[in-house]
Amino acid sequence: MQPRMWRGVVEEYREFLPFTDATPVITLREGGTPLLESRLGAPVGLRLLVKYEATNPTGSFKDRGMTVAVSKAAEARARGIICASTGNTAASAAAYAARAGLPCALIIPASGVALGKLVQGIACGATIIAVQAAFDRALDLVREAAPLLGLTLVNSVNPHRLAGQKTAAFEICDALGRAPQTLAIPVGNAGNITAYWAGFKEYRAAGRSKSLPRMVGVQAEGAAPLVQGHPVDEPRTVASAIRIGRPASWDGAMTAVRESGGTLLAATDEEILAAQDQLAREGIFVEPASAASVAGVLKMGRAHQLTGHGLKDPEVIQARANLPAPIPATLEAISERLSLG
Ligand code: AN7
Repeated sequence: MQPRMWRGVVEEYREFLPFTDATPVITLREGGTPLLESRLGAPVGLRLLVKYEATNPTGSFKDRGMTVAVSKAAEARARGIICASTGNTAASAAAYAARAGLPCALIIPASGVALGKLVQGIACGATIIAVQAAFDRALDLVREAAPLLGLTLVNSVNPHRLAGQKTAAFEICDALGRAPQTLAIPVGNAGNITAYWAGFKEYRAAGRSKSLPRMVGVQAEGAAPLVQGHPVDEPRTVASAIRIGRPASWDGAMTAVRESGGTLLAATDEEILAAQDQLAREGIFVEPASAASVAGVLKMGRAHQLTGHGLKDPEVIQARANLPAPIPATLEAISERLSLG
């Protein structure tokens, strides 16, 4: 048998990406994530598949775009990279910068980045700067700071990020042999929904899939500028990853929804946490932002996409868990606790 190892999204989809022989490939062999069947679809008459992006190297979909952005930064001999982040972009940037041997600066909101994401940046040696502001202001700052500091900006306003993130749409089409009927996706800064839609269109144009999905963007109710049609000054939601009031790819999201005949909707924090809980009860552990897409699907009665691992945001679960007191380390005590004896 021919040995076969997943090569990462750049080598798997090189013809769709801006790579030449002169571009170094900075990769952690991201992508190749599974589509998991969820039981939650049945009650609403749907076949619900979850694109489980948590199995990426840093635990979220951001790695797909980061491999391309950091490879291009290395090709351009960048001095280093910088980003603003609600957490997952930061974790991914730190890992790929470390892979490339480049310095990395992470500008994060002082409150609101989940611990599971922050530790990755620390571990990979990034310089972390917390600012007394929310994400939107942090993004404004890095857009200004990057050229002044001679650093490459790796937020999704960098087109290479979106180029890489398109590969998730390619993988879904490859796995199904066609595009799904509907793709529901959480929306924060709106880079991912923009990238997916570009990916589906590009794959169809290349003759690799025959149809296009309906794109459903789901925001958290307290951070739903696209649903409301205007920026939100103080976005509030338990889903810290999508606590964003002024999405940079606003137009991209609106185009995806309009061209695909899709829709935008908002899920409440209660609906988001309920969806997170229901998914975890079938072994699919995701963070609240990811669960927002399922909350939207269940709300709407329709198929689908998850973006970040549940381990990223342990506080959310911890807050709801009352761990019972420790018991003696005996078989009897365990049997009793489990009511088996
Ligand atoms: C798990 O990491 O914005 O609409 O700075 O972490 O493309 O922004 C994260 C966003 C969905 C929304 N799900 O994607 C960041 C950041 C998870 C996320 C989104 C994010 P976009």
